[in-house]
Amino acid sequence: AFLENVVDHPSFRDGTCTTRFIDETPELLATTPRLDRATRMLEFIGEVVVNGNPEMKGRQPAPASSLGHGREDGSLIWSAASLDATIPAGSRDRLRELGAKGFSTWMREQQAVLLTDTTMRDAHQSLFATRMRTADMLPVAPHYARDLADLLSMECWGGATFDVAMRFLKEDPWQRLAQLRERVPNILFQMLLRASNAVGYTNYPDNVVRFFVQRAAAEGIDLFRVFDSLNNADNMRVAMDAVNESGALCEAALCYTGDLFDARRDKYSLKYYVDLARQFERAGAHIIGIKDMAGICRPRAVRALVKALREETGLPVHFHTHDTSGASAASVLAAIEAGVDAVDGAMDAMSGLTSQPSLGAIVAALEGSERAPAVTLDQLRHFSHYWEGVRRHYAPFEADMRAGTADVYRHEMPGGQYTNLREQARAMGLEHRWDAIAQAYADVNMLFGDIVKVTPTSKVVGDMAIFMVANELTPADVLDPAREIAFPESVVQLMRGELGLPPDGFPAELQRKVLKGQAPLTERPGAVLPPADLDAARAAASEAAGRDIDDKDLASWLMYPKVFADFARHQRQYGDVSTLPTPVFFSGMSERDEIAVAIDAGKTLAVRLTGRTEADDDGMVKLFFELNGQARPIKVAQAG
Ligand code: 3PY
Ligand code: ZN
Repeated sequence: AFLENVVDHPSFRDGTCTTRFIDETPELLATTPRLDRATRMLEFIGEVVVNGNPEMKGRQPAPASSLGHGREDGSLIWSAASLDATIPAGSRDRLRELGAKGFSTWMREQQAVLLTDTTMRDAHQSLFATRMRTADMLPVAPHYARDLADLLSMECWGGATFDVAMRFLKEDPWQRLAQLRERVPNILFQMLLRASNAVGYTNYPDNVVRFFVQRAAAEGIDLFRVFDSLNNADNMRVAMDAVNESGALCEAALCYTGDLFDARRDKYSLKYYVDLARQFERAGAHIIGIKDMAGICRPRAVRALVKALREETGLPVHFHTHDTSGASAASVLAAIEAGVDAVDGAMDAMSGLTSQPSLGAIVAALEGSERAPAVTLDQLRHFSHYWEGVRRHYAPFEADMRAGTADVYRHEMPGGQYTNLREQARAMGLEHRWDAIAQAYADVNMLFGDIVKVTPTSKVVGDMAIFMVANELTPADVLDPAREIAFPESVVQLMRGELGLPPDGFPAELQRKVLKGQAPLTERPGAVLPPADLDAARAAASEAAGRDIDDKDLASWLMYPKVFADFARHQRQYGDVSTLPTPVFFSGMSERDEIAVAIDAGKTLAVRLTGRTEADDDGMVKLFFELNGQARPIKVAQAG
């Protein structure tokens, strides 16, 4: 009936319909009786078979030879019986027993170094544009619960994953969290929270930040790593207070920038970081995070930093870095020698390059030492095998980066941004100017007053760097009062103070030039943004989604109204596509492929594509599916 509605629609008939057809004519969906789940799923697969997944535009599909190796569900790695083992008590049980303060004390007092696995968040954010799907996380999750109960935490939520899940993967980040939580009841779940920017790219009203944190804590986040993209502790208070009220662990992270031992850049000195950490401690942090988002905290620097932070605060210290330079393991080991309480790494197959250093390598380096972690190499090996198989599916999203690069000490781009910016440069035909872009990035940082560069400020610096290279502008041109410049909108926003303010302000001359007479904010944005009317937002979200919404949906809407509305529409049209195997989601099926898809708890469908027609005169392609052996033809409109 839906297809008939569509093909009978005048704009479809006269050929003016575009790929925005469904967006612009939602009434078709509203009047369509709900198709059963299986049909909606077949329609989605059919759409991908005929028109491709829009996310794959311009990308090469993963080579077929790398798929179907049988590792997808972990069944070649772990026996079915391994899931009969009882789930041992883990860090989450300890948090429940000790409370957040007690847990913090325990972290500081115990000797073995504690490990966080970032595979399900930062590693894929940094290696393949945050595209990892829930379907690839769920099979391995119960094994984490049984075999890796000694981990401090799994970083599996927040940062860019929230937005990418809905926008590109068409899945619900809250559902991912619930499904992981169900399978891993015993290990702390850690998320990355951009303080007042929450999981977005600009400051939200205080009541929105609070609402988001409360929801995330209630849905299963135990440890919030909170940072401000300009290292402004004042701008972290609302988020930190909300975390503390929820009973979760509050890790306040200082973003490491510059070089502790560069006397010419003394702004980011040991005193600077210690002062920041003291502010975090006074604000109720349970853990101090060193967030080395670019991977430029050298061994000597981290040694000094860890020592000072532990001496000057009573809190445990948690070190996070990226391996862009290729030398991050040296920094991790230096941090451990200096007494750091916890470190982040990724499973070997998901480590290195712009991701975290390898957990296996860290464990091996410490074996037999007094700080050796409880997790063993043998356990880690199985997980790395699993992730190696998963990673192959995401080859289309991998950056073409083959080696570490010490150039990161020059440009200081965060690991999560580096490959994105290269891709942005490529898309603009500026790939061959990469060296100039890297230099422009460093120059823009200085023009902006030598600021912290991490989401979202890093994006602004990247936008400006590309803008300068595309327009052949030097730093002197940018500052020249006689030269008119149409600054990118994100730069105007930054200089207006919408992302918050650096504690020492922006350079006044540039700020005046960018703002062209507009007045900048003089206090944190949350102090002047009016609170969101949550009842009105709920009504608007429900209207946009065409259904009743709950608090999780409302939180998604508050972060990203348009992305949520588009996602909700997709969900209504196609149902829950998160259960499809990843190659099918991105590339569809070939004729004679057979897949098994779970649509409801315990209900699995066998789907086969047995053939297809060419498009008929009306542009319709008929696909011959079999669903549990029954013929189920589906018609799909070929995009014009
Ligand atoms: C994020 O904010 O998503 C980051 O990973 C910053 O490092
Ligand atoms: Zn990171």
